[in-house]
Amino acid sequence: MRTSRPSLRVRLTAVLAGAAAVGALLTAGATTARAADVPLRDLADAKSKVMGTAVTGSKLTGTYGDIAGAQFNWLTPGNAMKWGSVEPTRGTYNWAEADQIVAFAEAHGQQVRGHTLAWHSQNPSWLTNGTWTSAELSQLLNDHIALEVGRYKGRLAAWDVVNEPFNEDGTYRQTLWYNGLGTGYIAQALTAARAADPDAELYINDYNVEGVNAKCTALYNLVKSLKEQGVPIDGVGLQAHLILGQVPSTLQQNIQRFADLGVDVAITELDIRMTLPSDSTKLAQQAADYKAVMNACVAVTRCTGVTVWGFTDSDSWIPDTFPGQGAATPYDENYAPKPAYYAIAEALGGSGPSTDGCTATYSVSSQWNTGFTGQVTIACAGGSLSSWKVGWEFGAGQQITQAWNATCTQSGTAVQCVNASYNGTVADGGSVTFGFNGSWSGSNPVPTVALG
Ligand code: G2I
Repeated sequence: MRTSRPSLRVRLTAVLAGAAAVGALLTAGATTARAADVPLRDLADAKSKVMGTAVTGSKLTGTYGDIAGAQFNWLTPGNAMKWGSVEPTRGTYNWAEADQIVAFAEAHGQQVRGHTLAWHSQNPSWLTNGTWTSAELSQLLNDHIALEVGRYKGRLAAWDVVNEPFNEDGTYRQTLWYNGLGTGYIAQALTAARAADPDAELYINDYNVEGVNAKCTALYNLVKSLKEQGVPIDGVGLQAHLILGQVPSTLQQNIQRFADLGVDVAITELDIRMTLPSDSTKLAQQAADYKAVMNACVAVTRCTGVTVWGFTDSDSWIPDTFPGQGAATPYDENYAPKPAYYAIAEALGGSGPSTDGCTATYSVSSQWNTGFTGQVTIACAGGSLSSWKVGWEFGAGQQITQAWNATCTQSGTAVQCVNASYNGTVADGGSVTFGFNGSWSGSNPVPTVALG
């Protein structure tokens, strides 16, 4: 794995807290926990991982280009390097978008993952509609790989050499390559790629292989056999086109078993789709799912990192392919980071959304001999929130018994309350209040609350 990024910029977080007791109504001026704005690429770099995104060349300007350049240290051309894109007519080449993406990456200190060389889809019609002998097909494959990999020799960090070779049941997919050349096309493609660029890491990439299942085990057996035969194979790509709430529980174990074969593993095409419209409950689940995938990769040394298949919902393949589904990426269609974005940051050691301009204020609104009712108001002026969580420590044995307009949990003295599905958004100039009942004895001091 090759990474070359400057070290993490360390930023100090400041927690400002104040407290004031006003007569019988106790209030605490709350806090502003300064949240992280360290780019994902720097967080990833500090963990010796890469954070990538698929990109569309024509969009690499304005906000899209700014985010792609600032947040990610690996790029994968979403379509630009596919055979159908680069050689739509036999012998006529169009490298414009691929060249543009590679140049953008080099200008932004990013690595590029080439995608993809031997696949059954997005091939030019002259290739798929042609009638070829095995010898001709073999020559076409070798020539294509020599030309494309050779063009970018020394400039690309990795290639998805073979893409999606298996059916769901673990049998080989019937493709142009398999039907014409048998399983040998896989070793042939890898060998040709190694010859064309000895420094690029060579991967086999597939989907629905994130958890241990029949398809993944077929992939595992293939990689094992290729390694035993001395075929050049450096890594396995787990695409990870996932469904909300369905991160396979065996993901980390699966990554580890490939690593134990002596290959790297990359999450190459992560997205997590949901039924539209999205809401804050689904977005919170999505954030948890993104974090689970990130955590699994972070936990395994040979997992090189994670690439998202488009970073914004405005540039995702999901709505076209799965009507009624979408919102699968870490940024919304207007480039606002979603909870999933912050979940990725947190898994990489960063922190949650910026709470700049927003404060949380705790008050006790009524109190009797054994109980009390409290409330927290989150108000924004000069900032806004799309989700929130508020935490504090009860210093005198108080215990929350019931909460409304938030979900509150208490563990020992620590309380944490997160927004309900309907009140995560706090607009600039707006506020949200939630309440709770608690028990107390002796004293009921106002805690310092942290908004995060
Ligand atoms: O299908 C999702 C991904 C599964 N793994 C391999 C990836 O290469 C694949 O990517 C997608 C692209 O994100 C889509 O953008 O591959 C699709 C084709 O299988 C791409 O869709 C195609 C559309 O089908 C075409 O109509 C369109 O002209 O994208 C083309 C370029 O926008």
